[in-house]
Amino acid sequence: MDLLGFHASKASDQNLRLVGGNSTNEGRLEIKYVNIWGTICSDRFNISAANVACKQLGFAGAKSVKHFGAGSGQIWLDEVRCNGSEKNILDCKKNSFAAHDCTHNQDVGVVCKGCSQQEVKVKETRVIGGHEAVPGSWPWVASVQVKFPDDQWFHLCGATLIDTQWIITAAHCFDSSKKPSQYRIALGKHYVSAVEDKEQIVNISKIYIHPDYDIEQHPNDIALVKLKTPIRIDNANVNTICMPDSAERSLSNRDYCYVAGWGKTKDKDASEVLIQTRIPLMDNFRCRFMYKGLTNKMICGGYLFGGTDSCKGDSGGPLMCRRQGKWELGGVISWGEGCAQPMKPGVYTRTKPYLSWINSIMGKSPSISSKHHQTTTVRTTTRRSIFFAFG
Ligand SMILES: [Ca+2]
Repeated sequence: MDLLGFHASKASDQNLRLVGGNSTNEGRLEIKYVNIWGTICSDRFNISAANVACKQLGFAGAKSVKHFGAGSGQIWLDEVRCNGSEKNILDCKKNSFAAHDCTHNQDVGVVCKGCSQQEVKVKETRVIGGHEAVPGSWPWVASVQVKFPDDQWFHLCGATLIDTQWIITAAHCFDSSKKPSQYRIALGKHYVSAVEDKEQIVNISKIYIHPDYDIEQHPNDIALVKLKTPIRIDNANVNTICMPDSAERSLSNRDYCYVAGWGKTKDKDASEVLIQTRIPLMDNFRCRFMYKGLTNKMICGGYLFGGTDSCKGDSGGPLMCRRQGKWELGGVISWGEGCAQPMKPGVYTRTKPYLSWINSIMGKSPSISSKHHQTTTVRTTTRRSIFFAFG
């Protein structure tokens, strides 16, 4: 009996995965059959087959076929031939499962184009002031935590996972110290200070502050953080967000965005649960009436009459915009005067103008150091992080 044909129509995206790559869009191709993960032999596997696999995984297509090391266990497929239009790798021609003449040194891998994303279960709302997020609904939202002298860790800033070993946050989160050992990153969190089953906590190997960030002013309030060990993408509570496409139109008041964080709420200094808020964006020419220092690399969000906003402790967290069926990191929560005050919207660092800086650092270029020295000045502006001093 040909089990294959039966399973072919039932296979879902969950039956295919990428393993062993340096980022979420590449790796050895593995397929699950009878509940066991196995590999695919490179014999006759070409770019058309890679396209089918990448599309099945939610990417725009494939860049290349590549080897990502030998897997182990079953070699499930051999002689895979696709014409490129198949919806599922199992719709391509191939040998029966486990019928192969390969070794694991021939395990095939792919490099996919663009960004893939699980479907997130966002409870959409227009409630002013924000409300509790559905646990796991923003799987890329991270907490930057700081170590106090008594070795206790506290939430300092929000951040966003953009690749297995990289997060983006605000530069000003590190104004007090740029020492990686003072910080750690928590992912998969809902209750920020509790120990949770699905959380992953990792140390930082390096902090990259944007070279044109100015501690006295607000421009270029963006930082990249490299994690010591890669985060495990579980496709449920932990996942990466997509970055904007450089060809895309810039964010404007037409876009549909949310912020999420553990920052200050109306009643409390910080929130124990992850709070989300829908944020209307404002065009820059309008916001410039309220903030003279606004640059084109920033965008404002919030209602003119106030009432909903990001606030202290949300800093560094994502401005998440739904575009082309995916959630993109449109901005980084940066600053504002007060929170949710009329005529004082929140200001976000746009991410699109920084794509080449981000890519150059993530592309393992030599380390770029900040031109600013460590300082502990007293802040007169209301940056959106919890201020602290090291003892
Ligand atoms: Ca073969």
